[in-house]
Amino acid sequence: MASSLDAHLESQCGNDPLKRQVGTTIRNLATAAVKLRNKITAGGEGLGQAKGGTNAGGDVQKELDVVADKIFMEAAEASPLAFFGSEEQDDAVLLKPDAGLAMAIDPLDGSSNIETDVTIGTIFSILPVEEEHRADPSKVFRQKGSRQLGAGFFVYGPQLLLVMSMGNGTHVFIFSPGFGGFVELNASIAIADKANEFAINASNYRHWDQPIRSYIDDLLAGSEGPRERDFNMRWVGSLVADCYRILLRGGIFLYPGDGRKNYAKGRLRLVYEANPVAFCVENAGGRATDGTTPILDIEPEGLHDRTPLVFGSGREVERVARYIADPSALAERSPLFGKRSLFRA
Ligand code: FBP
Repeated sequence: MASSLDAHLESQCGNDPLKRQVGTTIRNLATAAVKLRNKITAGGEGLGQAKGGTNAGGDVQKELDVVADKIFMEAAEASPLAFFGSEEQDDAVLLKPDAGLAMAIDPLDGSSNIETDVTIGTIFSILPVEEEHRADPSKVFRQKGSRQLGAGFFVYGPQLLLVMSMGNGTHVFIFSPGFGGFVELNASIAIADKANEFAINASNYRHWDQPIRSYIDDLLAGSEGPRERDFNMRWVGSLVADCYRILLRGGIFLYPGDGRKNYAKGRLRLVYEANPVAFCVENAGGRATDGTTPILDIEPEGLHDRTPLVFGSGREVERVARYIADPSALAERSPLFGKRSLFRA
């Protein structure tokens, strides 16, 4: 019989007191995710409606964003956490001052998909709290992603899934109504090194820098171009859904910085979107960068800092870095392929 989330956390945490606190926190998040999933499936008017306010990132807050934030705040209050940092709250919240952990969370990922019944999610990142953070709380969410003790995301799709890592592989659990809890679906997921699919919001093409345009041009040119094979495209508009697909069957996701106002560092947040995704992807043998620098090595400027994000099959993520690092290599190549590139100016 598949092992339960409880049994998995027991084996991952052993007698390490801090790891046991991470385990307790993930258990409470799992209970909260079931509660939120029940609200989503119950549906009802207004879940996708604007609440009238905006969050720290300037995004319109929807009813479900606020409901989700409340549900996970309650789970945080029941957990050994000193600090709670949420996409839906401007500042980090002090909970239990002496506790050893802090959690950053995107309570409802994929808000633009709520009213269209498309897969959405919750993304979380668990960090240690040191004395310097108690002295200056503004530092707690400026820790690099490599310091995460646990991270993952819930997927509210046809099934309720939990994808998580505590730094020792990436594991997938499915909520089993019969069992009344999460059971293991994939003991140690591994990302294929070769990608056949890419995910990017192509409507932003004209705003991208040349290296990203050239990289996508070459994917689109497929077997008639320098890549000499065809690639498929997917874009769900929910980071959790695009990430889970890539964990399962490889591929690459890009949300680059671009020329739009306030998009120089892209759209996604480093602390509670890119860092937990990168932690799960890298622990599954994939790569995650801002185009060139590993996401987990980037020092956040603050809780709501943004970052360009490129993740997935290692060889493809490295190829993007080469396009960015050496655009001249592309220029040399372009005359030959110029006429083939539909979009390149
Ligand atoms: P939030 O919904 O939590 O703000 O997440 C951002 C997000 O919806 C990601 O899930 C997704 O990958 C991206 O933005 C979609 O961006 P766009 O609407 O520009 O395609």
